[in-house]
This record gives sequence, C-alpha cells and structure tokens, in this order.
Amino acid sequence: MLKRTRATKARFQLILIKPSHYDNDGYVVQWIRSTMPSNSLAAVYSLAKGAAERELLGPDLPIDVMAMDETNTRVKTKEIARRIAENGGRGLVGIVGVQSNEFPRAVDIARPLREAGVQVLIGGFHVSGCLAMLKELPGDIKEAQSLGVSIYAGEAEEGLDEVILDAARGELRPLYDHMKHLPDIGNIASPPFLPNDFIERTIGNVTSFDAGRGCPFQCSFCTIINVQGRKSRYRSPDSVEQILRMNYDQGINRFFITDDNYARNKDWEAIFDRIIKLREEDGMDVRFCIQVDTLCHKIPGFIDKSKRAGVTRVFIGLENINPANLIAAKKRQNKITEYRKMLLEWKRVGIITYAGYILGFENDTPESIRHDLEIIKKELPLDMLEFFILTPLPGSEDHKVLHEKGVWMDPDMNKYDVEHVVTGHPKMTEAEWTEAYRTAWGIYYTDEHFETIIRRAYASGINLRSLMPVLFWFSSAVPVEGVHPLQWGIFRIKYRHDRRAGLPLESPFVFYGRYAADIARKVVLVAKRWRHLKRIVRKVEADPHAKLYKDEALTPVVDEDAEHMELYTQNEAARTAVERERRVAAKTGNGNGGKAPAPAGLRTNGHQGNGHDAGLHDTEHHINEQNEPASPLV
Ligand code: B12
Ligand code: SF4
Repeated sequence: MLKRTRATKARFQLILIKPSHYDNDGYVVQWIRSTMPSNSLAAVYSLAKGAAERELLGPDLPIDVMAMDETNTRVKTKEIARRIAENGGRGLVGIVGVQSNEFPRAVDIARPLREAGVQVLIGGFHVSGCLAMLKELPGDIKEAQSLGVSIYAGEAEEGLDEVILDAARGELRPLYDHMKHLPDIGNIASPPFLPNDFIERTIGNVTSFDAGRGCPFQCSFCTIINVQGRKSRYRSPDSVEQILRMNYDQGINRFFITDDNYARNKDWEAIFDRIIKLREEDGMDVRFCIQVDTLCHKIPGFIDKSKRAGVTRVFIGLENINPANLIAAKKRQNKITEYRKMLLEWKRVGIITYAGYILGFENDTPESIRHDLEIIKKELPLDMLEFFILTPLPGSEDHKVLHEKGVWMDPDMNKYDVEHVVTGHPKMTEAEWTEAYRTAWGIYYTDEHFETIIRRAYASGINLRSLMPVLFWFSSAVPVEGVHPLQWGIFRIKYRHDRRAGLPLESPFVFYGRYAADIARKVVLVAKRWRHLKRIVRKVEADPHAKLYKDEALTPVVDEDAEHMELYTQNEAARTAVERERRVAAKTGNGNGGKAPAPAGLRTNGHQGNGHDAGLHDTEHHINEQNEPASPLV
C-alpha cells in the first residue's frame, strides 16, 4: 500500500490507519478480505483528500493522503516513518475510528512511530466516549498521551484542517476536544468515500456511509447517544446522491448505511425518495443494508419505501424478549407486542432480517437464555440472530455508573468487543455467562432451525441463494473462527512478530505448527458446514409444497392466538407488558371491538398510541429480485 516516493520537494504525509484488535493469543485479527470498508475511515479519508485538493498547506507543501485498514492490511511502522522522512520529514499518522477494543492495538502502533519521532493522533469512539462521560481521562488515554500521542475527541468534519495545520508546524496539541459542538453534516463538500482499490480488499462490492448520526432513545448500554447526540443530524438527499454516484462510477453498487437507527433519521423519507428516483428513473441498481429499531414498521410507508429504495437486508436491535430486562436497560421503546408485527412486515416485502440479541441483562440466567431462544425460534419470523455480551462500553451510561460506583470492570480494553465478559453479573458467574454466549449460537442455529428459517424465507419470497451465504456467515463465525460474524473475514492472516506488546515472540515451530493445523481444521469445517446448508436449501427447493409453508411465527398477527404465545405469557414481566399495552389501547380508543383481548401491537388497524399509523398495507406479496450472493452483510 505504501509506495516509495523519494521526493525532491517536501510533501506533507498524512497516513490514516484504522486499527484492528488482538485475538485471545495476542495476535492482530486480520484477513485477506475483511468484512467491509470502515465508514469512519471513509469519512476521515475524504475530508483529508478535500484538504489536500484545497492545498490547505499552500502550494509549496502538497499533502499526500494514504489510508489503510489493518483488518486487511499489515501496518509497517518502519516504512511509514521512512516515508515521512523521505518526503521532508513533515507528516502525521491519524489512527482512525478507534473503538475501545482497538485502543490497546492503536497504542502499540503509535509507540514505535513516536520513538521514530512521528506525530500521531488517535480519534474515534473510545476517546470520544471517555471524554463525553468521565470526569477524568482514564489511565489508558493518559498513558498514550505520555508517549506523546495526541487525542482527538469528537467529529472531524470541522476540526481536521486545524489538526493538519498544527501538525505541519510540528505543534500538535495533546488534546483536541470537539465534543461540545456536533457539526452539521448536511452538505459537507467531502462526504465519506474510499477508492475502489481499497474496497477490493473487502468481501463483495460493498461500501458504507452514514446518512445520519444520533438517536433519540436512551438505552443505558448505548454509547452513540452520548457521543453523536440524541438529535438527528443527516446528510441531504443531494449529498447522499453524490456518495452513491461517486461509488457507482467506480463500480460499487451496494451500501451499508451505518446509521444506528435509520428509522429515526429525520430525513429518511426524502433520502429514500431520492434513491427511489435514482433506481426507478435513472436506472441505478443500488442496494442497501440498513439498521432500524423495533418500531420502524409504525412509520407510515417506511417499509414499503425501504423495499423500493433497494434495501435487501435490515439489522434490528431486538436486544431481548424479557420486558423486565428491556425496562432495566431503559429500552422502553422495544415492545414485545410489536416484534412479530414488525418482522412480518419485513417478510411481506421479502427483505432479510438480522436481529441483535444481548445476553447478560440482570434477569438473564443460562436457563432463561436457552428458554427465550427457543421461544424466538418458534414464534418470531426472524432470519439471522446475532449475539452480544452486555458490555459497559466506555461512552455508555452503564460504564459511567459502574465507574462512579467503583464496580470492577476489566481494565483490558482489548476485551471490550462485546464478546468477552468484562464485569460481574447478579445471577451468573463469569464462566456461566461466557458459556451462555458461546452456546447461544448453537442453540439458535440448529439443523432443524436452519430448515425452518429457510422454509419461512422461501414461503415469504426471499431468494434462498441470497439468504444462504448470510445464514452460513452468521451461524459459522463463532464455531469456526471463534470471532463474531461482524468481525469475521476470508482467510485469517497472522504474523508471528505482530503480537501484543508485552507478550513473548513464539518459536517458529510452535507458531507455524499451530497456524497450519488451525487452517486445516477451518477449511474442513467450512466446507462441511457449507455443504450441509446447501443440502437443506436443496431439500426445501425440491419440496413442491414449500411455497405453502406456514407455522406459528408466520401466522398473520390478526389470526394469532395471543393467549397461547409464550412470548406474551412466559413470565410475569411479559404478561404485565401485554396488559399495559391493552390498557393503552383501551385509553386511546383503539381496542378491537371487545373481542379477545389482543395486545395493542397485535392489532392490524388503528393508531398505536404514539401518533403513528400502524397501517398494515394490503399490498401484493413481493419477491426479492436480488440474486447473486455478495457480502455477508449487504
Ligand atoms: C458501522 C459500524 C461497524 C461496522 C464497521 C464497518 C463500517 N462500515 O464502518 C462493523 C459492522 C464491521 C462493526 C463492527 C464492530 N463494532 Co461497530 N459500529 C459501527 C457504527 C454503527 C458506525 C460507525 C461509523 O461509521 N460511525 C460514523 C463515523 C463517521 O464516526 P466515528 O467512527 O466516530 O468517526 C468520527 C470521529 O470519531 C472522528 N474521528 C475518528 N477517527 C479519527 C481520527 C482522526 C485523526 C481525527 C482527526 C478524527 C477522527 O471523526 C470521524 C468523522 O466525524 C458505530 C456506531 C456509531 N454510530 O458510530 C458502531 C461502533 C463503533 N461499533 C462498536 C463495536 C463494539 C463493534 C464490534 C466490537 C462489535 C462486534 N462484536 O462485532 C465490532 C468490532 C469490529 C472490529 N474491531 O474489527 C461500538 C464501539 C464502542 C466503543 N466504545 O468502542 C460502536 C460505537 C457501537 C456501540 N455498540 O456502541 N461496526
Ligand atoms: S435504539 Fe440503538 S442507537 Fe438508539 S439509543 Fe438505543 S441502542 Fe442506542
């Protein structure tokens, strides 16, 4: 990636690195092809290119911008330092989009660079979250500063120029704090963009961008609201069109819109309308994966417009099915009575659903988790389910509260990847909690349930050739590779020398012997699992009655027998939640004519008490026209 350029004239070198993190053995998690390009990197890279094109440092000091994502590219600090020296000695390494689990790796990258006299600046969610929520900088950030590493908290849209100017003078400040002012991103001149040679290092023809930032809700485990705010800030339809066209021109037509909650992007409709125009009138075949909340189906037209705008996959923050847990986490907007209705709406238009499920809320036990997952399998028409360990991520209210109370939290930030237990639980030991996470994947993705998911999808008009790779990806990442599907990639790369600071260099015999055995094991496992899944798909396709498949989860909400669904009756909290919904419905005059007491969310007409019309549309059954498998995410 770093081409050698011996310059005759000084050139400012701006090198942007999105770091990875370490696996449990202390090796950097890297792949020949990683999941998808990072939007954080795309955002900062594009702003930096903009500064270079504007000749921010004047015509005598041109800026060269380079970007690399460590999940698919080896970071060679010596080469970086040499490149800066060869170009006149002025430069900056920006370590970008650093999440808490990546902070130790970011510091390990910074250390040799600082020793070589290179200026380094770290930005991203870890530093922004800590500055947003903690009264004092935590030890790891102070330690980075003691190495001479500068910290950038907040968004780069209005602060990057200042940083480049300071760095060019060799006067980088220890801290840039932009947390108080959240920039307007409506029409910035350089929206997120990465060139194609970068995207080729990831799976599929996919890139990502944020159409908006911020979310109005208040979930206690969430960092987003404290870093990006609760007010919706969004790009204009023109800006979104610019991003789409720039990518389309380089052959990229699939996009992951990274908004944590696109349904709460205040301008979702205008953005979708523009995309619909691009697709239907200008013939641009663009497709999307979005993230939404469990009330999105109540926004009039949201699901139908998603379909027309080319959304093929949707991530939903389901989080849990026990209302007591949801209330404790301040996730009151998640109503179990809405889950089935929302999922059936996505099924109606043939869009694949993924739901996130968090393990380790205060009422969870290994038994309750197992029981809840069985209910989900039976009663919710969901395609993929992905699991996370409830983690007090720096930047969240949970983290702040535990920190202020002095409750133990693991000091090793590398473990804050929502796959490790990092604090105590009232009902589970660390071992039980870890095991509950590990086994959850196997409980959901059984052979029997694979077949059920595939049958439901087939009967709903979802293209099985497009479902199969994602089903494979989400069900196999943990058993095969031991990493979360969002972190998986194609073919793991490991360098013996790229080991976490403080850990010994292993002997080549031990290292390569284990590496080779590991590769062999994974190849066999991957082939076996893929063939197995393919057999199930073929079986369903060969079944002449498969299109007529029905089960409890696919039962239309209007016909369901709410009294017998375990989702609504399994415990006191569920029954209370259903009762509360009934009372709300009765008060707002939206009852169902004195018939069987169906919860508000189970009715098919009328208002739902929050001003939105639930309006189940009686449109034709849509068939997902997407055929070829691409990235596991988009
Ligand atoms: C998209 C996304 C992903 C994508 C990443 C690919 C992509 N397309 O970007 C995928 C799905 C792969 C992913 C995976 C994970 N993610 Co993620 N992800 C996000 C998400 C939703 C959006 C990221 C984004 O684009 N933000 C918008 C950009 C522009 O904001 P930004 O990163 O903060 O960058 C701005 C500023 O920080 C600043 N800045 C950043 N770097 C620098 C550097 C310099 C030099 C300067 C000047 C400024 C600067 O300027 C930028 C532009 O304004 C965020 C939540 C969020 N709203 O940000 C979670 C989030 C970042 N993810 C999170 C987590 C935990 C994970 C996983 C560990 C989960 C898991 N087990 O799978 C993995 C880890 C991946 C890894 N280590 O390899 C957490 C991190 C929390 C924390 N305290 O660290 C977040 C915040 C969500 C949450 N749950 O709270 N993720
Ligand atoms: S709905 Fe999602 S993005 Fe919004 S506050 Fe809750 S966890 Fe955060």
